[in-house]
Amino acid sequence: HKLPELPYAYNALEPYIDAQTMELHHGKHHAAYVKGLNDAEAALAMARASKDFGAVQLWAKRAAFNGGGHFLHSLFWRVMAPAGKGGGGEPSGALLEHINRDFGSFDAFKAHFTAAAVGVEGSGWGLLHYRKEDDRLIVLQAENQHKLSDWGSTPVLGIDVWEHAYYLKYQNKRADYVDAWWNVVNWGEVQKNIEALRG
Ligand code: MN3
Repeated sequence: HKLPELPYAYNALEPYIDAQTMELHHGKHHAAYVKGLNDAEAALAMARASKDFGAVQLWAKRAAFNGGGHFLHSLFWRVMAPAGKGGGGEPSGALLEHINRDFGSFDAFKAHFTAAAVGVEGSGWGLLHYRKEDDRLIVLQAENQHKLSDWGSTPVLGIDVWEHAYYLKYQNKRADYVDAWWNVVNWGEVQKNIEALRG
């Protein structure tokens, strides 16, 4: 696994997300999850080779935590874009219709998603998932990178609400960060994620 490049500069999401936070978040935090996932998979390969599965629970846990972190951060960078240059505003077309059908209105969806993101207990994520089985969009939370996961659906939009995602600029005011984040959501990318899952 490799750290993906950001699709924009570290300062591109200013003033909503500051460059220093982006640089640390991508270059240190996400990079650590990539390393953690590679280390866990290497350890599991060694366990298979040596037939010593004494630490399988430890490495499975680390693979889930770091794998969740790698997956969600890779999504997070892509579903953001500079405000006014692909980021912000409201969804349109098929995505707006889908949101209206499943949540009643964009405002109702936004209120639900905001409450989920702000209300995550401790470190985690606010997430919008697409569930192919019944073609529905659903709002979920994840604790850490992987707990509370739903197995039948896939994240198509997510906001990281770990303190490392906002503390330098917003300190303890997570709700202010979530409010600001809506200005950089890349709705076109969210629609593409749904289309890819629909096949
Ligand atoms: Mn993070």
